Amino acid sequence: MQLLTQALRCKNKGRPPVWLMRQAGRYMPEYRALRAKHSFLEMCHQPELIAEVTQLPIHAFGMDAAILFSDILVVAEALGLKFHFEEGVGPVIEPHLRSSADVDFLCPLNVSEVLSYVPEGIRMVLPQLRVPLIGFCGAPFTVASYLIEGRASRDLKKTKQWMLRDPEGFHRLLKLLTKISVEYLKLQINAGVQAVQVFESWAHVLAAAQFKEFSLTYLDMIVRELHSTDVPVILFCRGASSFAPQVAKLNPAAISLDWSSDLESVRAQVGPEIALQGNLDPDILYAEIPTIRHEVKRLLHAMKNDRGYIFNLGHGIHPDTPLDAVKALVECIQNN
Ligand code: 1CP
Repeated sequence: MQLLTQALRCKNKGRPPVWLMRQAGRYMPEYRALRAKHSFLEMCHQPELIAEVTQLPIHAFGMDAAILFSDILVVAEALGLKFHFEEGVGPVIEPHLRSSADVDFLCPLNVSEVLSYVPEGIRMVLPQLRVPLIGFCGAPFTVASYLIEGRASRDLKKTKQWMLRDPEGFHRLLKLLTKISVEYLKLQINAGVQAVQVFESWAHVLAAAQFKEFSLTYLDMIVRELHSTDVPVILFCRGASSFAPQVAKLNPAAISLDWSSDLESVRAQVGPEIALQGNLDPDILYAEIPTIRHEVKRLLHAMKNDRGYIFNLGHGIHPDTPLDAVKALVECIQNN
């Protein structure tokens, strides 16, 4: 059995598995070469390119798991909205949602038809992979924030204004996104992914009570809906490490933590049954190689003999991360 699969069940007696959030992306020259020829959307839409990019980091660095190349925003297409990537701006959604009246006018489409390129990509890459494949989606609050802001935003002001002024309409949007996300994850699971991760990348803008009401409620629904599939669910709530005990109550297979938490303390809080993933500060990959090795070993030492530990970064790898740093990190874990 593979290391990731074992660790997700808290049964890994070997070294911890390692993979990196955003490992299939811009820091790799092979990715940039493909992007010079195709738009980001083309890359998300073409099963051959999904399969190729998913494998790039495995071939280059030998991580113990692959994450599907796609984006959390492809689900916008299942709502009849358009999304594209603008150089220097990031993802752009058109038209963006302005109020709950817009939610009532959305015409949700058939997820398995509109997003069929994703399971096609999964089926294409699986026979070529010797490590488990992780599928993913964005959490409803995080996806809602992109649909409302229309593009990357620093403070999610429009989203929070809507949430606070019209909580009922906001819940309607979150419910709709939860339904679509569950269908979308099941589509990936049916195509063969061995685990799924849900990214609540904007949890840090929510106050504790808001996190409970607008994030946890829907993460709970997703975990429950996927329970019968037996595929492990990893929950990542950026900036919400202090809520790890509440997240643990949802009973996901694993919690992915950002670098603000101390993994040993979280382990003591959540007990031995939930796998923990993380949590190296991605900026450490800018340091000299000996410093990187030192920091990696520190984490390995803290989680020594933990059967449910998965090495990862506390958030996505930066696009300007040196390749030698990634190589040193993976080697340090695999040869320790
Ligand atoms: O080529 C390019 O310039 C596009 C860059 C790019 C890439 C490589 C984007 C646009 N998305 C991706 C791939 C991607 N996105 C993956 C692939 C698998 C992997 O390697 O991990 C995944 C899992 C995502 C998930 C994603 N997209 C998240 C959640 C994870 C996180 O980092 O918090 C979010 C918030 C997005 C939105 C998004 N898409 C792209 C960008 C640059 C962003 C962030 C925009 C912002 O800053 O708000």
